Amino acid sequence: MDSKSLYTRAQRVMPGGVNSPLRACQYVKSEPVFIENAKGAYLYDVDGRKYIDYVFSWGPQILGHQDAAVSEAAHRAIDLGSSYGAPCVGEIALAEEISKMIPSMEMMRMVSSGTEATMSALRLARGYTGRKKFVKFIGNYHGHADAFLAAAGSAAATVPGTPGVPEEVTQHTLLAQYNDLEAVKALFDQNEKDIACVIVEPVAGNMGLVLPADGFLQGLRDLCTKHGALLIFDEVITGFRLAPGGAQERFGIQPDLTTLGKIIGGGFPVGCYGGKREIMEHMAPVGNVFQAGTLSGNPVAMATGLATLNRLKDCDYATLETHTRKLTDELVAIMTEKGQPVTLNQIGSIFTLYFSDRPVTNMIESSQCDAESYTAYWQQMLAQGIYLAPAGFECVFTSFAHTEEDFEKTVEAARRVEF
Ligand code: KE4
Repeated sequence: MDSKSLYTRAQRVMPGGVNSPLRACQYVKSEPVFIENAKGAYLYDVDGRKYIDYVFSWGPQILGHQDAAVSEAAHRAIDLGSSYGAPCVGEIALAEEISKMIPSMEMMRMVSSGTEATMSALRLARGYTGRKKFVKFIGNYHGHADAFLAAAGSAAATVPGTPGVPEEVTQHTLLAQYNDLEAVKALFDQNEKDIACVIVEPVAGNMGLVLPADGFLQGLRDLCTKHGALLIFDEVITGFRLAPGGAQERFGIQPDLTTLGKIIGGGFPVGCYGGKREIMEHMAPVGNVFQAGTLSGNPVAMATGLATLNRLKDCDYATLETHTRKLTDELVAIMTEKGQPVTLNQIGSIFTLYFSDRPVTNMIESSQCDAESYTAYWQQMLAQGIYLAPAGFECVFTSFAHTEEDFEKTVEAARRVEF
C-alpha cells in the first residue's frame, strides 16, 4: 500500500492516523509519508522514495539510523530476553555512564519517556520542598503531563486550549517568557516560599530553537538557590546533543535535577531524571515520593542507550557544529538571495530557520514568523527528498551520519525552492 492508502487506513483506527500529533503534518498542510526503513542519514518511504533526514525521530538518532554498534547491542540484548521486571546489570551500567558524562546526576531513575521524566522530576521537587507552585516558560515543552500543558510549545502550541486539564492543576503553574529573568524574579517575590522549582529547556527546542540570553541560566540558578527552589534542566533534547555532558557542560551551569530522553535510549523508549543524591533519595522505595514503571530500565533499551553513549564519547562534536554552521550559512545566503526574510538560530547540531526579519528570543517572536512560507519551503524540500520537521515550532537536527554530499544536495534543493 502507498502512503496515501496507509494514511486512510490509519485514520480509521488512530486519531489523525498517528500516535503523536506532530507526525500528522497538519502544520504544513500535508499528509504524512509512511516510512518503511531507515539507514544512516536516510529514510525510505513505502513508495520507494529516499529522503535525507533532518528529524531523526525528533532528536534521538544523532548517530544516524541503524548505527552498527547500537543495532548490535539491540540484537545481543533481545537474545537474552525483552523485559524482566526485575533489576538487571544494564540499568546500573547506563546509570553509571550517565553519571560520568553528567556529573550533576549523582543518582537517577530510568523511565520510558521524556514526559515520565519531567512529570516525576516535578513531583520530586514538590515532595522534596513541600511546595506546590513551579515556574515554566511559555513555549517550553516538557511532555504532556497535565501541569506542563500551560503555554506549552511543540505540537501543544498548535492545539487551542487544553481540554481535559483542570485549572486546579495548572493554577500552580507559573509562567514567564523565555529569557525574561525579571519576570522570574517577580514570580519569586510574589510567591516567596511557594515555588518548588523552575523547569527550563536550557536551550529551547520547542518554539523552534531559541538560545538562552547571556546570564539567563545563571540568573535562574541564583534565584533558585536564593529562594530554596530546585533548578530543573529539561535536557530531553540537549542531553548528549550539545555536548557529551549536554547543555550543562556547554554552559557550565549545574542544575539540581536533570531530565533526559531521546538520545539516551538510542531510538528505544528511555527517559531519565536524576540529580543530587540527597534529593533523589526522597524517591520510593528509599523515600516516600512515589513513581513506578513496568518497563522502566528495560534491558534492551539500556543496552542500546549504553551503546549510544559509548559511541558518542568518541564523536567530534566541534566538527559536527562546524559542518552544520557551513550548511546553515549556505541556506541563509540562498534565502537572502531570494528576498525571503530569514532569522537563523543555531547551536551545535541543532538549528531553526525562522521566516522572519527579526530576532527570535521567545515564543511571542517565534509565533510571529511566517507559517505559510515555512509550509511552502517544507513541501518543496520534501518533494526534493529533504525531510524536515513538519512544524515551525521544531528544530532541524544534523547527525554524525550526514556527509558533505548530503549537505550539498540539501543546499541545491533549497536553491530550487520558490516562494
Ligand atoms: P517524550 O514524552 O515525547 O519522550 O518527551 C517529552 C519532551 C520533554 N522535554 C522536551 C524538551 C521535549 O522536546 C520533549 C518531546 N519533544 C517532542 C518534539 N519536540 C517530541 C515529538 C512528539 O511529540 O512527537
